[in-house]
Amino acid sequence: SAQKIVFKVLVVGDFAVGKTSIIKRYVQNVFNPLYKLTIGVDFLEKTVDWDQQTRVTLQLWDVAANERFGHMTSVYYKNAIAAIIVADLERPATLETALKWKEDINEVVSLADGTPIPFLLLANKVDSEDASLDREYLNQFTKEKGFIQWFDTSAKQNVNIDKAMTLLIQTILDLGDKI
Ligand code: G3D
Repeated sequence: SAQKIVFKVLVVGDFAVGKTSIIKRYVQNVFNPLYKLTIGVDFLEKTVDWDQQTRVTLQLWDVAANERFGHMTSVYYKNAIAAIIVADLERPATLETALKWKEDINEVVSLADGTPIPFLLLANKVDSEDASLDREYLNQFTKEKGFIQWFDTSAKQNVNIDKAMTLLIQTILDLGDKI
């Protein structure tokens, strides 16, 4: 029978970059801006039959949704194995906030051997006419700041979300003994 593994993944980033929308798109395949914000629980999860031996459940934790609880975020970071940091292509400043989240998480969680967990960067709202996408800059940023990869995404039009999640799962599985 298949090996079942659960991976806790943090989804963080500035307010309104699209964290909740990305999670809902991936898990429920919906985009519903009319129903504001709250997922209402700590996380949503999706199970993927990765291969014949491996069934993976991704627990996607919408950390900012819990900011109202004050300084509780470090509790939410516990046992995370990877993080998705979301930036908004309509607001370049959200890329700088992404780095703050990365540092914040690195202070609390790491892999079994003490090295940082993998970070994936999603540059969201690529569908928007106000989006400004500088691929060369993002390539450089990703490399310099130690993200495993970046994707331009749209939760609205379902662009690259599955692709990004698949790369994330592959990356986590490749960690092997470090988990
Ligand atoms: P958050 O969870 O990071 O705070 P949300 O962000 O998922 O609540 O999204 C914030 C706003 O961005 C919402 O708009 C949402 O519809 C919009 N949004 C999220 N993803 C995308 C996207 O891929 N493309 C576009 N164009 N908009 C997106 P409102 O207007 O409801 O505040």
